[in-house]
Parts: sequence; structure tokens; C-alpha cells
Amino acid sequence: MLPAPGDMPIITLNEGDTPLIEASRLAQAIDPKLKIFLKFEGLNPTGSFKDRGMTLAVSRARYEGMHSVICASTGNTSASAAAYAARGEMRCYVLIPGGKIALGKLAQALIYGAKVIPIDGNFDEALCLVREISENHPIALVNSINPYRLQGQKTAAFEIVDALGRAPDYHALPVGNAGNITAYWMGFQQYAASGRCAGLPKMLGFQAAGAAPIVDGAPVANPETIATAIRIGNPASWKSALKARDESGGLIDKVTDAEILAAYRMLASLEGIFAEPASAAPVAGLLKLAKRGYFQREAVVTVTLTGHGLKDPQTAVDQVPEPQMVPARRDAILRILDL
Ligand code: AN7
Repeated sequence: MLPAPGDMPIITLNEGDTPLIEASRLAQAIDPKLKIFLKFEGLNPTGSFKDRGMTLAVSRARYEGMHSVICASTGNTSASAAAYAARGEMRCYVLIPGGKIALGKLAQALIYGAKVIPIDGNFDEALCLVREISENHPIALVNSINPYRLQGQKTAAFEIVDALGRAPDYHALPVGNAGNITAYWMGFQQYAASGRCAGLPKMLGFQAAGAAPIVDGAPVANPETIATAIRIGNPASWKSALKARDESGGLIDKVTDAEILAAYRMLASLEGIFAEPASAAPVAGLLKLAKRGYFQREAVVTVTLTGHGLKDPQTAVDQVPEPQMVPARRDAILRILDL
């Protein structure tokens, strides 16, 4: 199912095969008619879905004789590119929006040995720059405009069908540069065409309200959201995201930062799943749709949780009051315990 020639050495960290976790407490809170399953992509080797595409993009680049890779990133792509480049003995260069990526992602890119270049600009500007540079120099671009990235990412759709034994009725996921929604739609369609499932899901994409070019119908010059992973104002795969939406009969909507943070806390407190803020956007989206009566009958809904919560610990600790130190005495502790 993948464009990988037989003699191509595969640079891999054993990515994929992530769990599809039933979330019945979350379904109860959102809409009891739904069966909700979470595809926890935060359990990939570098903590996000990017690894599925990066194994293929970096293997291809190496196979084609390249010695270095470059990307623009809101964080996760840089972490993944840096890890696979290290494993494939390649150099890695990443352009990031200065001061606007989560600490865990920056730490990963640095420790894997990438050359990290923060720019005085946003993701969209960084992407323009790396496109230009890769067109004029012998360096492979590993952003999702690299077709091998989306080919690799489509495997998550295959795994969902394999785990459920059918296609879901709806599939929800966050939308930033719009590569992943494109990849999933390709994966579901390909699986159906090869006879592995009968139906196809309606694709439900969610952008952050401060970075919602597809929903608003125009590029956003200065995107802003707490979900820094999807702080993108001019998605590269805009057209194919619209195609996924329209061909599937789904929708692309937006959710506010307050809605994202509420969903982020629900995932952790109701299901014990710590996903990063961008990954909570589709959960916030399902809540929004359920409130307006979107779901008319029982349905199976799958949701991609794109990245691990540990990527961005600061956002988590900012959500709750700071625990106060107490004396190391039993009576002091017992006064605090709610027994
Ligand atoms: C956790 O790392 O664009 O719509 O440079 O890290 O396929 O872009 C990350 C995107 C969702 C959006 N959730 O996916 C990058 C980058 C998380 C992400 C998205 C990203 P696309």
C-alpha cells in the first residue's frame, strides 16, 4: 500500500500501530448516542502522528542520495524529522516560529541533533523559506507537501478500519497545514477501493478560531491560538482538505481556545489521556456539533489525538492551581485529604 521500492532501506523507529481507545465517559458527556474511539497518535516514537510520514519521507530522501533534510515546523514535524534524520545519518535543519513552539518539541529537535533556526516570523513564512531553499539546493523538504509524508500518514486510517472491523461513520481531527485530513481521506478511500471496508466516514476537521483560514475562507496573516501546533494561517493542503470535506459529506469548523482547553481537561480527567492542546480541538468540535444537534442517530466516531500532552507541559500546569507545599506530617496531610 506504500510507494516503497523493495531495495529501499527503511529508516524506522517502529512507528504506527497506535491504540484505538474506546472513550465511553467522554461519549456520555458529549452525546450518549455516540460510540467514540480515540486514535492516540501521541504514542508514536517521537510523540506525534508525524512519524508515520517521516519514516517514508526520510527513507526516500536517503534512497535518492540526499544527505540532509529541511522543514518548517510548529514543533512536531521538527522533532520527528530530527529523530529520523539522526537514525538515517543525515543532517537536519528546521525553521521554527521563534518563541512559539512548545518546550518539549524544541527539546526533542535539539537533542536529536538538528540545527534549529528560530525565525522572527510565523510558520507560513518559514514554510515559504524552506520551499525556496529546497528548490535551489540539494536538500530534501520533509514538510507534508512532500508526497511521501501523506502516503505514510494514510496508514492511520488503515489501522482504524482494521481495529473496528469497519469504517467509522465520522472521523474527527485537527486541521493545521491540512496534510493529515488529506492523508486520512486518501487512506479511507484506498481501503474501501481494495475491498477492506464498505462505507466511508464523513470527515470532520477542526481549526482553532484564531487560525481558521479554511473556515473563514481567506488566509490569516497573524494566526494566534494556544494550540501552537495548528497556529497556521495559509495551509499548504487547503484544496485537498476541501475535497476531503466535500467528497465525504463532512465539514470543517472552528473552535475557540476556551473550548479547546475545556476539551483538553476533559480528555485527561474523564479518560486518563493526556494529549496536547491541538489534539483536543476535534474533541471540542464534537462537543460543539453535539450541542447543536448535529448527530441524529447512533454513530461510531473516531478521533485522532495527534500529539502527546507531555510535549507542552506548561499549558497543562497553567490550567490548574499550583499545589501548595505542606509540612511533612501526617496531621497536616490528613487535613488536606478529602477522606
Ligand atoms: C499535534 O509540526 O504543522 O493539518 O509543523 O503537530 O496535517 O498540519 C503540526 C501539525 C495537528 C495539524 N496536531 O496537522 C508541524 C505541524 C498536531 C500537530 C496538526 C499538527 P496538519
